[in-house]
Amino acid sequence: MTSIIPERARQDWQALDSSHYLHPFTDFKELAAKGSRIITRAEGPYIYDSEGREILDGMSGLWCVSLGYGQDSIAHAVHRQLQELPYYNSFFQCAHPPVIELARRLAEVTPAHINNFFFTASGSEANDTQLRIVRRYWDLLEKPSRRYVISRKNGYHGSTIAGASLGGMGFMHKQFETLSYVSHVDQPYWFGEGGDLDPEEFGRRAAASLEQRIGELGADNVAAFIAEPIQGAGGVIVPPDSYWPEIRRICAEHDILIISDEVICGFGRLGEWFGADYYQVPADLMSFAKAVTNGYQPLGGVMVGDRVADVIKADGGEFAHGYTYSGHPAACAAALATLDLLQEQDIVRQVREDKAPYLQQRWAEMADHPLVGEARGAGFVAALELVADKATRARFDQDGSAGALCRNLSVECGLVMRAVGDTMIIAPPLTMTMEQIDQLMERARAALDKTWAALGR
Ligand code: PXG
Repeated sequence: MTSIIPERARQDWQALDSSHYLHPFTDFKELAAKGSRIITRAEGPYIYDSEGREILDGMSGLWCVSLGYGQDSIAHAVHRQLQELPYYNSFFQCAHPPVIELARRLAEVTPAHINNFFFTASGSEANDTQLRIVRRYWDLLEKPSRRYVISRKNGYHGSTIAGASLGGMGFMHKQFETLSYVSHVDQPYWFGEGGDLDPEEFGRRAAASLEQRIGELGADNVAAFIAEPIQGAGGVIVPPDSYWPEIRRICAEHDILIISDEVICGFGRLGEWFGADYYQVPADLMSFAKAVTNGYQPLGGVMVGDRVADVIKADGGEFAHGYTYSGHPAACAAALATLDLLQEQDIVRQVREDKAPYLQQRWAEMADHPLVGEARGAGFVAALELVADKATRARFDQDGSAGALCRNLSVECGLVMRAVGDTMIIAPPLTMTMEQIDQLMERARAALDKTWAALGR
């Protein structure tokens, strides 16, 4: 099977693309001038573009194709489900087998205190649902003043109004009005913001900014704290070990719900089923999406811990929330087939015991490169900080230009590596072989060398 599209046809696709298709998070004018890269085929951890280039997908699509491409069992499960029952909703007291089965199967892999699941079609909708659930919870407990949800600067929780308000992305906040009851505290980004502090001390200070904000708002006005176990889109920010235990203590002391946004960290990415398992955070609620279907179908949702489920399932009446595609049968079938693969092939354990230690060891070697100020990671996510001066951690002049350059050169070297400013990040498929991990390292290093040369160093 070829991925190649002849030159003329490719140009036609690119022209049509810029005439009619509004891409997400894109400068439309810039893209129209340049023309998009058209991806036509994918297999295992590789994608192939219309020029026939093989590119190792170091980002698992958009952090979602965690088991790689070409997983026929998922495709077949979706096909079978579409033939049998392509759609039915679970409004008006209906249900169907795949959604019931999926809820049961998720209860097997989530922490013991999480046994109820609300389904959506995306991570953004999952986080909208979080806001609705925590509000409902505190209202039913007759504590309606608990309205504020605290999140973090440079967190990412989606792009609906609620998701983007919860997120702490300044460049997004400039383009809409954020929700008034969301408040942002510091992120535990030691390399970027830790200065001379030792990382553990910095981690405690970042956590203390939550405690301080709770004090300012009044604990009786705070409903929940939401965070990603490791920030993904913000640049694979791995918190110092001191951070999560402090957050856990603070939330317990002030009786504040913890929402763990597992959209990236969930389903084995860190070598545990969930990021909350990895950091031993007793999350009351978890958001999920992406890898739950290996990216084969849009599905997300909220995993509801017993503390909250017991309240909203008791006598309070109707929970007035839901989506047409909540529990879509084909998406649930894709998730069930994905869970089958994860469990039958024992993928989470393999990541924890073999593959992630190897990936992280090889990635850490990159720290010797003259461009790299820090190499960090956990499980199957990792980051490199590009710096002009290793000793002072000084960035290049125009923040983001070195990163963008390295990202483009990385594709030339046959690797999708993403740039967040001058932070290069990867989240490759968990199913990569050791040889493919070696190949990723070779290509990443080649990209660094080319970037170094292009910067005239
Ligand atoms: N939470 C987290 C932690 C995410 O990473 C969402 C929620 C929203 O999910 P949906 O399915 O609504 O997109 C995300 C999504 C990037 C990038 O550039 C990351 C995401 C989405 C798009 C781009 O890294 N994460």
